[in-house]
Amino acid sequence: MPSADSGWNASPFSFIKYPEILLNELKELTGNSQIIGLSLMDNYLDVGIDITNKLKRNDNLIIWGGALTTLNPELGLKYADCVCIGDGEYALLKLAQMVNLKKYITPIPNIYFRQKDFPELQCVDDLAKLPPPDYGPSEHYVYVEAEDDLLPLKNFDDYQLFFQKAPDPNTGKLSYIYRMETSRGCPHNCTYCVNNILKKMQSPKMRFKSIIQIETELNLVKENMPFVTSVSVEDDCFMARRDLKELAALFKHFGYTFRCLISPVDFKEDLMNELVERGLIVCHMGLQSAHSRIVEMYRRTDINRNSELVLKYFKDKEPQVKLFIDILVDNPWEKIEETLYTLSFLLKSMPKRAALGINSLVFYFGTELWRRAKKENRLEDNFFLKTWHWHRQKTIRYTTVLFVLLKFHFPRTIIKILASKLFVYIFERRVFTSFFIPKLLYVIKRLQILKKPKSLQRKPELAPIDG
Ligand code: B12
Ligand code: SF4
Repeated sequence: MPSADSGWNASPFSFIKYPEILLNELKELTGNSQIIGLSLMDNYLDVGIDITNKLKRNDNLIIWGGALTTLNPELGLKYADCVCIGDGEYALLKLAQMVNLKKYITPIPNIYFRQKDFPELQCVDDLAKLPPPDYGPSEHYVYVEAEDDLLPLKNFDDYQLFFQKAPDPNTGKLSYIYRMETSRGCPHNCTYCVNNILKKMQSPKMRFKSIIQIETELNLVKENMPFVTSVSVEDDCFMARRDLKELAALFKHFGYTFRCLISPVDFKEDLMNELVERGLIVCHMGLQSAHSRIVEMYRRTDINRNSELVLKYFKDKEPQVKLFIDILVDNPWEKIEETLYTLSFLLKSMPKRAALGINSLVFYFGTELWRRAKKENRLEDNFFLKTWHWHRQKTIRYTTVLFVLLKFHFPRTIIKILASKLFVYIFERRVFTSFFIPKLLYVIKRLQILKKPKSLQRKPELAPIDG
């Protein structure tokens, strides 16, 4: 992923190209590998193709997996020898066993080979049987942008350089964040979301890791990575866990604060109080829109039900928790008045300390909104939106800029004036949204990068690959 000070970040688009030096080093590193696996999201398609072209030999097998192939296996099969659909743990193990016994190309659940039948799909029913994630460090490498080099991790301390760091909203002290999954799936079914497909391809039910298993993983983190101070739970719907309080107590027992995502419908004041007491410091809430027609289009009418309660809780009680409110922009069916409705809702209700997460609506292959856009010939509208990052898009709406001002805590009275009909009428014109606003942003981003003191740029001292 490009870092904040990367030249890529200044790009108005999301083309990501790995440097030739990295591709050459990968080729050298995988010279003897019989199987090469790539994990890809949609925005890495071009990178996946480049790596595959570079590493493909007659005697190796290149397999792609991840969100891209689960959603669109046929696309992956154009480039890879085979793709993994859905959960990969057992599938990859079976593939490795077969390659080892030199008798591959027999059907393996979840693995789709070129010119073979669509495979039987199986999910990992019991996540508790999975071992903890493998952090090496032996045989683990990382591409270091500042060095333009692929370097091996020497020991667990090296992870300190690459784990996300963010100030603790209570103490201001920098926390080192360990990302983890405690469940897979989501009970909801929003029309733009990948869970539409995952429910069919993986499992219609949510699956949970056991508390004991999570404890084992955290014991390893404590032992090997003592610098970690906070856990980020990446689950799509953390609140769906029945043993939520127990898990939060476990984080506290390890001395970790934690972050998680919630859906407004799951909000209960008592529960929230208990989570805060047990170390919740950052809470992401998906709102996406406040306008009833758009909320319905996203199938979030029920999910958004308690959003006002959540906002009121954070406004009145001011708990020591940072609330992030996620919204979607760049919806081609959304009228300007509907976007402005969400803006005015937030201007009124968003707590002062809260932050706004602004994401572009992307049509991920196969989702309900993708199908609708395809039917109406509107895929092109968001064709270039390979990333949620609103600031990497070709067109940047004036209304998005207004959300950005809110995000950066610009005085709300001024935002209200800027949201008046006259300003919107002038600045929503194509010449602004497709030219001046993106260009201005590009200049701001470049200045930010140039302004960054050299000392802040990451220069990790890892061993070179052959040293
Ligand atoms: C955690 C997470 C993140 C984290 C960490 C990402 C990371 N690289 O590890 C963060 C916050 C950084 C992140 C960022 C982004 N994310 Co994200 N993320 C997720 C999330 C919530 C969980 C992914 C996860 O770790 N799951 C747990 C693991 C075990 O499951 P898994 O990844 O699906 O992998 C399994 C199978 O797919 C398969 N598999 C995966 N890879 C491979 C490879 C091989 C060879 C094989 C055989 C099998 C295999 O086996 C695995 C185990 O069963 C998913 C949502 C979801 N429900 O999946 C979105 C998701 C993957 N993210 C998404 C996106 C778009 C992004 C961003 C591009 C958003 C942006 N800002 O623009 C960035 C890009 C990050 C990057 N690396 O460049 C989309 C991808 C959609 C798509 N069609 O590609 C998803 C699906 C969210 C969504 N609702 O749409 N993300
Ligand atoms: S609540 Fe979030 S994760 Fe669940 S379906 Fe909706 S967008 Fe996807």
